[in-house]
Amino acid sequence: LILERDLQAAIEYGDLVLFYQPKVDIRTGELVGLEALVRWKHPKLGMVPPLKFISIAEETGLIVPLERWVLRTACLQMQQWMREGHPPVPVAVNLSQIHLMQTDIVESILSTLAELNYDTKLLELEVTESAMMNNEEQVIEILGRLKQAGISISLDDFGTGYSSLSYLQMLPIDCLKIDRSFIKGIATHANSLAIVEMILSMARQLDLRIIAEGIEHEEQVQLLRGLRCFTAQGFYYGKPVAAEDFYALGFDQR
Ligand code: G
Ligand code: G
Ligand code: NA
Ligand code: MN
Repeated sequence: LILERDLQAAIEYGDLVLFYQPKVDIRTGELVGLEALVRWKHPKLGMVPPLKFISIAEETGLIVPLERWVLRTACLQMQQWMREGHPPVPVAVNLSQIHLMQTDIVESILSTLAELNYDTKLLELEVTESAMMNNEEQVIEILGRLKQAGISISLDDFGTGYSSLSYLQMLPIDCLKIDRSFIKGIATHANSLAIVEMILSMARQLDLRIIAEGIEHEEQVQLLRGLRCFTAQGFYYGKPVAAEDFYALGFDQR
């Protein structure tokens, strides 16, 4: 059982850790970005996955300090990698709806980046489709200001919510992340393939970038290539790993 006070202590005393998963150009195998994913190094329970504590964090409001820590830590890590000679690529962090709706969210993010002297072009925010469905006007305004500052915005788990085309068109977003539930069956289920094709054509109409999530097999890569979807993320290219293990995955060929 995870308790609020344990989570609070974990945030304060540095028991959280970020794992990183590559985003790859399937044509070249080149690294085009990374997603930061939080874990809790629990003294008794071991490595606790986010599914076990994000909802508690959201219910208690601890998601705000948690994700502030995630943002700062991910940016510092990217700066560290660049100092070590690794290529500058955007790092993505997930933004919960609760955090997104904080009145000072834009100032909070921009002041953190300014304080770190971090290039806004190297930050991507992943917001789920469902998080964008409420308070539509406010979401459009917030994301617009972040995008204006140079930060890119991705619509996470795309296809699992119910965004209407007209709403999508109004959202200041850069990229759709096709949910892995559709990619899972792309090589075996005609319905999944049809949905992915539809999402791709929609993204092209709206001039959005696209990334396929949850790639696990070569077959899926070949299919996506055929559909001219060239950016992917998934266990096939690399599971989320600790920062110190990331470049051991082999993403250094430049
Ligand atoms: O890494 P893993 O597959 O266990 O992540 C499970 C879920 O936790 C994913 O949906 C992922 O988006 C979410 N998650 C990971 N880190 C964060 C975070 O910092 N904030 C939020 N809101 N969700 C996160
Ligand atoms: O919801 P979000 O897209 O942020 O979730 C990211 C999570 O998805 C990561 O925590 C990661 O563990 C998981 N994930 C990433 N790639 C794959 C994959 O190829 N297969 C499966 N089953 N999960 C994946
Ligand atoms: Na995500
Ligand atoms: Mn996702």
